[in-house]
Amino acid sequence: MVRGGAEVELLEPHIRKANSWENATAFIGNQPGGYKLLFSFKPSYHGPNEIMLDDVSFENCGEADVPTGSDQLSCDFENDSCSWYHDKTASISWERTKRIELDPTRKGYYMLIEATYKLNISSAARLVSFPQPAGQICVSFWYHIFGNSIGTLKFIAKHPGEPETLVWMRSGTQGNKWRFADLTFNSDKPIQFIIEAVVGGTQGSIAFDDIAVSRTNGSCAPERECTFQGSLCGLQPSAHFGWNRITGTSQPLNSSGPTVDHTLGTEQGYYLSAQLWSHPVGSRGAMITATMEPTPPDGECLMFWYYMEGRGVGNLSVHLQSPDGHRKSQKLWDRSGDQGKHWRHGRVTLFSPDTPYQVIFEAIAGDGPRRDIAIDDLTVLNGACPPAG
Ligand SMILES: [Ca+2]
Ligand SMILES: [Ca+2]
Repeated sequence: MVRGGAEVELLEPHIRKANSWENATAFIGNQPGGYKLLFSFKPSYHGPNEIMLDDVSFENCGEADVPTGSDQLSCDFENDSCSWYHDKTASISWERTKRIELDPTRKGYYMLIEATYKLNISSAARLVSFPQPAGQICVSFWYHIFGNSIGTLKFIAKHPGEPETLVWMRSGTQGNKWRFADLTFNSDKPIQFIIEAVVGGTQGSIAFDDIAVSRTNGSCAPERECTFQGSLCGLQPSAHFGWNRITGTSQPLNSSGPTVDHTLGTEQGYYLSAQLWSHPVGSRGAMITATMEPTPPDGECLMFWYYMEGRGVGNLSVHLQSPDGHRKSQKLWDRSGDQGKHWRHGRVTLFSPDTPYQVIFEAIAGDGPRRDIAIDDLTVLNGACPPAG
């Protein structure tokens, strides 16, 4: 491919000394206009001395065209980017790399962009899927967004002939760790996915890996990580009153609740607050998860962060129950009273291999006038929690 003075090699077919026509295909991708294709041949002493070319055709150039074998969207990026292709009209490209400085515990290849002072902050990289048939599609992936001045990772969906829709987004540093995301798509039209990173700053990186795309007739797994940035993640109010999704800036002065959330550590980050100061002493506020599929045989580990500051703050507990009431609600964890002026980590093993289950977070109002209890960053991982220590 020739653009201006620059040449990029697309394909070097292995030419056998066969006295017959061979078929070859080169992937061009969606390119900005203005390129030319060049066929060249360097004769050698040992190779064939006559080369002929015929029947050059372009395929799958329409927006809704789907090449066969383009449904390999589950990808660990160890060998290539599977059926995902680079949007060459974007200003930068995702890089497939196995550099370990992001996280030495994550072995193997992943996709990366890095912010540097040389890049325009609006530069974006896009990885695109071909349109997938209509239906219920479950998508999950791991991502890592870290740096003092870093932009945004977006998951975008598109129906052919329609504008793009932003489905999921994380902006700014998410801490130096890999996080998990899962999404559900219920589409009655073919659907295309786009993974876009916007540089957004001058220092930091955005990476993703291990994307899984599957079809189901039932429902996708419920979301396994909840930062409360965009939603309540399916949690519903229960008991006397529900909790509220708020930011530190909206905490009133008469509350001992946190001024920053746990995910971002900022006043703009969302968390879930029971706002106990506004409810009578001894009243109970609870949030209950959507119904979860039975756990693996060795259980699951629910990790969360909680904030309880001040004497008479009250009590926080975590319960497991079956949605049809077959099993009595089972208390897995609780804390009472002052736990200090910072977010603390909690974890419980969820064990329900035979029946679906729900988890309940319950706060009971203490007698401190400024009482509040908050939670943030719920994560569910397969397997029992590791022992404490
Ligand atoms: Ca990988
Ligand atoms: Ca949060």
